[in-house]
Amino acid sequence: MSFETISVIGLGYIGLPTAAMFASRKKKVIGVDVNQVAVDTINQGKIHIVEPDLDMIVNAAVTEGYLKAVTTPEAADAFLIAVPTPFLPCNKDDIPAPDLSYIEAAAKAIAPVLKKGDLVILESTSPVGATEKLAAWLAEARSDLSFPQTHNDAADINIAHCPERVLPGQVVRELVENDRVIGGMSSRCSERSVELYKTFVLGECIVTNARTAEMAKLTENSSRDVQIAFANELSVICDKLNINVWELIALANRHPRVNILQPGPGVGGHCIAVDPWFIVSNTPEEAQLIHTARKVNDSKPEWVINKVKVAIADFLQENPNKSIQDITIACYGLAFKPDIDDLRESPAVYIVQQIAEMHCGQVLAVEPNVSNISEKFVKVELVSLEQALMESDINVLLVDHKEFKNTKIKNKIIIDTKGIWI
Ligand code: SAJ
Repeated sequence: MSFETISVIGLGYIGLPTAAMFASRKKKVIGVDVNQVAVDTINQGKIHIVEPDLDMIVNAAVTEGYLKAVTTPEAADAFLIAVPTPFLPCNKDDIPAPDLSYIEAAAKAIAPVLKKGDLVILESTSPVGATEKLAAWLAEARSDLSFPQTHNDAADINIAHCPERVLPGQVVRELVENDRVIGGMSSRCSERSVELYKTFVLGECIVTNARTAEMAKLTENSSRDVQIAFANELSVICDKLNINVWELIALANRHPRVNILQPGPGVGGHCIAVDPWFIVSNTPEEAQLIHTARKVNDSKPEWVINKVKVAIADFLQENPNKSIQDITIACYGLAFKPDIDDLRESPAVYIVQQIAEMHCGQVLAVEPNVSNISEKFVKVELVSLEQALMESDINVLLVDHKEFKNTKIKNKIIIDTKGIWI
């Protein structure tokens, strides 16, 4: 059975580009989102998120009539679920557990329109076992249909987990070029999923089972988290031993089998700092290294803030005629990684907020990718790079945006968390 109509549930950073890619291949796509503003924006041919080139593709898809957005699911031949999987609230030192309520809500929303022959794919990054839970929720809602957990290849409905793996900022290219891991609940589920993704994916579609596919995605991001933790730990060790960590890493990386990542002010974004917890909360006794890496990376912002405190004390010692109110601290970069405008889950944002809270003098921020900062930044003034360089006493480099790379600072205190100014 071919896929004439494809429905994507959740029109965020992954769902919307995915919907647009199917539509660009002249498939009829129904995007579903609970956010009326997002739905209205998309139906006007515009986008509510920032992602290079996506606006053009969405605009063409809507104008040509291949993509429409709605708030309530309609019948389709395939449903792709791309909703968030955040944490449940927990205390600071507890292990965060995943919140599957958005997946459950999506399952309950599509259940009434499911029909024999439909394919349901979970794309959201999920803890191991989530696809089986999705299948159970669907089966509970539709006892008139058969599902792969009981009927295997003979089931009326096919279900698979196919995790998204695209890098924010490069989503349009990576959606097409990256290989896909396809974890069907039966061989038939995998086969049909491969057929669906081949509509636009040029990368290889590699088949496995649902649990392995879930773990593969968590493993990719945990691997990166553990490697960044190693770099961050090295940076703290080198600081103590008075060694330039960036020179050190460049030297060690000359070894043919060593490839150390870069230290920074901490790990941000919506994936790498989140997904490892899905492994740790499932297997807390076993996941010792993954858990430690999370703690190492989460502690890096506090380490940077401590460096700022020490810099303030040093400045006062060197300038006995000045008081703490006279000190201007300039922070460079707020985004969670270079050359993007995404400030969510950014260690730089946390660091700047904490500096503003503790420091009674002026705090300046430079972020070339945004034009204003919200009321979340009490006491922080967004200024140009030139103004910050001119007025600052202490300079805290938090993101290696391209605009900062050729800047030279002389005779001022610098805390460089990215190694581009020292
Ligand atoms: N970072 C470092 N040092 C490094 C590399 C990154 O400190 O050497 C920091 C960044 O500054 C940032 C954080 O790590 O704060 C995460 O950035 P990232 O570029 O490593 O990854 P994301 O979160 O933008 O996207 C990741 C990607 N996963 C991998 O590279 C394994 C992407 O392919 C996934 O699709 C995405 O997570 C996701 O959605 O899970």
